Amino acid sequence: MLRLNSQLKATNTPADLITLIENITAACKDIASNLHRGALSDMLGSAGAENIQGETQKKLDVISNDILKEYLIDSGLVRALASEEEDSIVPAQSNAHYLVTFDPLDGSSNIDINSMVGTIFSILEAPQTAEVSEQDFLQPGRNQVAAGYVLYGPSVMLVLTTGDGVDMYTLDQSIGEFILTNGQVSIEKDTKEFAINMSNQRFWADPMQRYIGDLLAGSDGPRAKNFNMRWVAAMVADVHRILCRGGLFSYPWDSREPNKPGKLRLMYEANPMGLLVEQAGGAIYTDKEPVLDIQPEHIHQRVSVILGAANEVAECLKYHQN
Ligand code: AFP
Repeated sequence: MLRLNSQLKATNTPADLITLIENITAACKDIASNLHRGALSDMLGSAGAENIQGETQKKLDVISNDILKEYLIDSGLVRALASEEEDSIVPAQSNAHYLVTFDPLDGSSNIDINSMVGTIFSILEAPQTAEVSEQDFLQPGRNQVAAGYVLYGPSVMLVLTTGDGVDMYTLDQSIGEFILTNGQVSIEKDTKEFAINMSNQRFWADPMQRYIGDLLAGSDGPRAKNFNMRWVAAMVADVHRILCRGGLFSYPWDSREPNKPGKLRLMYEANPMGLLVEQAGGAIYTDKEPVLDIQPEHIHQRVSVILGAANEVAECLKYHQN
């Protein structure tokens, strides 16, 4: 039985990074126990406010954000944090080495139907500037020193990379510890499964229309094989499925908000998931470039995403190149 702490020590993770990851996972255990109370608490439903993205916040979005903020600030290891639910960066310990970005509760529309949600996080080194600013966060995803998520499903799972492969841990509720249950996971290069919100089909650009059209044509179409489809409406759960049994996931640009490159957030969703996916042997692109190479322009930047099985992502990109 390998605990998170022992596994991180065994892979020579720096001591302060281990402590920071443990602070994040402690916050996630706290979030998990709030989620488990469900309708027994007064925590379901809307908080009656909008975040900076113009999305209605759920009470549990706000609670989870506050929990993570408190643990991260108390750790003394974080120079500043940026959250999907905060308008601007939150400065913390002035001489600390790390920056943390997070989506405290991804898939929050699932809360009220007792379905899967998760916390996504990314850790960057803090540049040694005189005063911390948003500019310090604007580093390409390849600079992440660690990234991961905690999935609140039938069991609570931590999926983590520190740049040396991807490990999955399951929370043993009886001892309150994350135990390594699946080491060094990898994504198969080929797949017969895709995840996309099909209800947006008529709003997609022509290349995505054609690509998905060919998948739907199945064995009668140019791909000559049948594809299955899944959509959880929580990226964290869709990516988890891909890390477990393969597949392709996309949230492409669409014409409902033509001036935005996509729906997903680069720094809170695409970059951390991108590092996990690449570390597991998969690929993650916008419709033209590797997500992890993007030079961010602001912390709430959005991006279109195609990720998962490397050969299938390449296939999808061919439609965009032609
Ligand atoms: P929240 O972080 O606001 O819960 O959004 C979740 C999400 O960005 C991502 O996790 C899903 O893939 C996507 O929304 C689902 O969106 P649709 O409801 O448009 O399918």
